[in-house]
Amino acid sequence: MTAQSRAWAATAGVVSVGAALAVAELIALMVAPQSSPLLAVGSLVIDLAPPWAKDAAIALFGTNDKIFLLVLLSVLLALVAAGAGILQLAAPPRGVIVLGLLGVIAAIAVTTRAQATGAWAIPTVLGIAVGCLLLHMLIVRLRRSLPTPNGATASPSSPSRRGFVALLAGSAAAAIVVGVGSRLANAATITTQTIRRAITLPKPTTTAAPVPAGASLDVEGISPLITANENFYRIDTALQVPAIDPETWRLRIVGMVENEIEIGFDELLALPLDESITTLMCVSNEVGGSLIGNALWLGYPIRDLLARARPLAGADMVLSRSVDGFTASTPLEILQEEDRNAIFAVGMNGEPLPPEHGFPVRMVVPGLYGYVSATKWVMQLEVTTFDRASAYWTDRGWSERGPVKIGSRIDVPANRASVTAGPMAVAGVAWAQHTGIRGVQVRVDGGDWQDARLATAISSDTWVQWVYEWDAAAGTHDIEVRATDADGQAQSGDDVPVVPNGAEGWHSISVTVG
Ligand SMILES: Nc1nc2c(c(=O)[nH]1)N[C@H]1C(S)=C(S)[C@@H](COP(=O)(O)O)O[C@H]1N2
Ligand SMILES: [Mo]
Repeated sequence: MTAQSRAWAATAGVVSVGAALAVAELIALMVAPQSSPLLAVGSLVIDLAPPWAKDAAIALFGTNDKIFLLVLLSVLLALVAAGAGILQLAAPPRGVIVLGLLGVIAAIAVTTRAQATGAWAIPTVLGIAVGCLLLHMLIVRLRRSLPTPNGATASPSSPSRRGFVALLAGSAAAAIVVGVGSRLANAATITTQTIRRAITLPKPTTTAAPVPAGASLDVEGISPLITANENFYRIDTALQVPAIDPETWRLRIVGMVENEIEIGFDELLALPLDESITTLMCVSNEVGGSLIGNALWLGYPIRDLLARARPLAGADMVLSRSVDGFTASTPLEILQEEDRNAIFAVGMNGEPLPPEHGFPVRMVVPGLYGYVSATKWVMQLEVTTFDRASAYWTDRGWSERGPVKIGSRIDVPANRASVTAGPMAVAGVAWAQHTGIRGVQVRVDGGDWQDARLATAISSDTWVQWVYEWDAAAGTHDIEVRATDADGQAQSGDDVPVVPNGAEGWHSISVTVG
């Protein structure tokens, strides 16, 4: 083995490990930013380092001790990687085995971090798999370009040597772009999480009216009246959750206004904030679907900021824009209504908005589907007209306006459940945001509609629970539900698809009674 081929093999090892790290950082964006193997190994070293080593590092490098550690780790890793490359050339598959061992160490480091789950190993495992494959492919190509036993040498411009160099350079470039980009994005996400945890929301000036006694039915399996943040459905076009620093976040109201407005996060928090409970729903929710949730929001009325901006006559729409470019078109007059809790929300169920639900600020408008109202990571309101501007989903075939349609869902029993004969609860939720629900009815096997018992609604802006006491007889049965809103409008049973402005139809389940 010549010194030159050893140098190539060592480079192949370093590039392979670099590619492994890049893939791991990329996957960590999707799994959890803290599942990055480089950071996890670094943290493990910090935890395991004897006190004298920590003291020495701090004495030498002061507050740069963490950077020193990462540099040291990277140099060590590069040396091992170079060794693995040489080993793979000299005695395959030993180099690949060394990479595999590195992966095992990193996976242990990642999964033993505080709060880690088994899934945190995924970035490391996939990264190392790519690294091993790449090392194998590189060394095969390198070997083909080396002198053969009969003395024929592939020249530097031979096809096999070019194949090796092309793969080496290509994967090195890809690893740098993907790795650095993903690492920065992961770091930004971790920073946002730290900032978010440090925020204490102000007390509301107007608290939500207490939830009425009897709003929650005691039925096992029914949707909880308030949806916990971690169970709240998530719908957006963001490949990666935007990482926004509230310090630099600004909200601007522009367009057809007398007075353009700009406000920062601290200024927003200093305004009198209201609490309200509002049910949010996606236009893509199928009949019986789960893209609906009910939360306690804390926020500032949108109408009050709009009033300060003084919209010009002729304006009829507000185009809200998020930092990631998503837009929603909301009728101006709905946002200006005195009796509608259309808010810039900063809190969700008692904590700052979770990043995936719009941190630091999102809109919530009772009675409209999310796609025309609930802009997360909101940064701009443009007062305009429906003639002049259109929003993200309108440009893709959905209606420019999206009032929520009346709906109802059976939560228990589950579709296709097997239940025992006798009295049992059929129960679920019904909604007609900003109008309210007057009644819910259930029918079995196409028989007469029977009134279900309604729980006490929190308000017309929230869903309401219902229950029907059913005396189940043996056999297979179909159960359907329909709701009637406070204006007396009954839910239509026509099968209407979700496109372009929301599904219609009665939710129906089938159960087997034994
Ligand atoms: N920035 C941004 N905001 C958005 C969306 C989006 O894609 N990007 N989707 C909207 C849609 S379609 C819905 S239904 C709600 C969902 O809000 P959630 O994810 O908090 O439940 O957010 C709305 N706000
Ligand atoms: Mo949606």
